Amino acid sequence: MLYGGIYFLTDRRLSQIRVEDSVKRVLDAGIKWIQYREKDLTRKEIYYTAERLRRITEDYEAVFIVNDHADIACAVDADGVHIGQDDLPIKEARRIMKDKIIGVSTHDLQQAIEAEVEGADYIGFGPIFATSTKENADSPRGLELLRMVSSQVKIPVVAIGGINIENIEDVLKHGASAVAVVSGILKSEDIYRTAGEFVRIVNTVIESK
Ligand code: 3NM
Repeated sequence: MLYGGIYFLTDRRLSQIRVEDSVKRVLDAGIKWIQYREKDLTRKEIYYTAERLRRITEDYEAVFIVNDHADIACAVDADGVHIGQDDLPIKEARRIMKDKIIGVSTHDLQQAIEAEVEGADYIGFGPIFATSTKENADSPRGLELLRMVSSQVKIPVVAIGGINIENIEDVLKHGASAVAVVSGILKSEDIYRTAGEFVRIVNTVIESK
């Protein structure tokens, strides 16, 4: 499983507590892979929060990725950047990121293959199920397409979109190397407990392999 199998993406809008505090809670629960995803703040604000999140994730020896902004990822010494289809071409992101991690969001098989050919380290693939977290998300791609994409690319496939405690096991059984979760954790009453539940389920799946 890639970086422990669970990738937590922040979303300031979905939680009453600060992004830093939600990240600490999921790290306390054992999640080892964090993405700072922020679409609305200024780049300066994003930089300062990214810097704080880098320090926090470092204390937990967790992998830290910044969404969209390769320059900010480098400035705070994050482990990598995650980019979408409308962001910098992977080739250019690679020049900036050097040997750091580059993840790319993909929504169909062709995008997945292209991302691999162009040098992505992992792909996000989704949305697997319906999601209200991402604005203008595509229609749900489903588990069978996840299985197909996972079988066609060699780099790790991270499933995203509508993943929760009830469906995570099924998602992992359809070829995903990890699952990315936002509302499945942030909208729960107890972030720490729910994150811990995700970790336990993933560990059970790993042990049963
Ligand atoms: N990217 P939740 S779906 C950030 O399909 C993101 O690429 C997606 O949030 C994609 O776990 C999505 O709350 C939102 O459904 C995931």
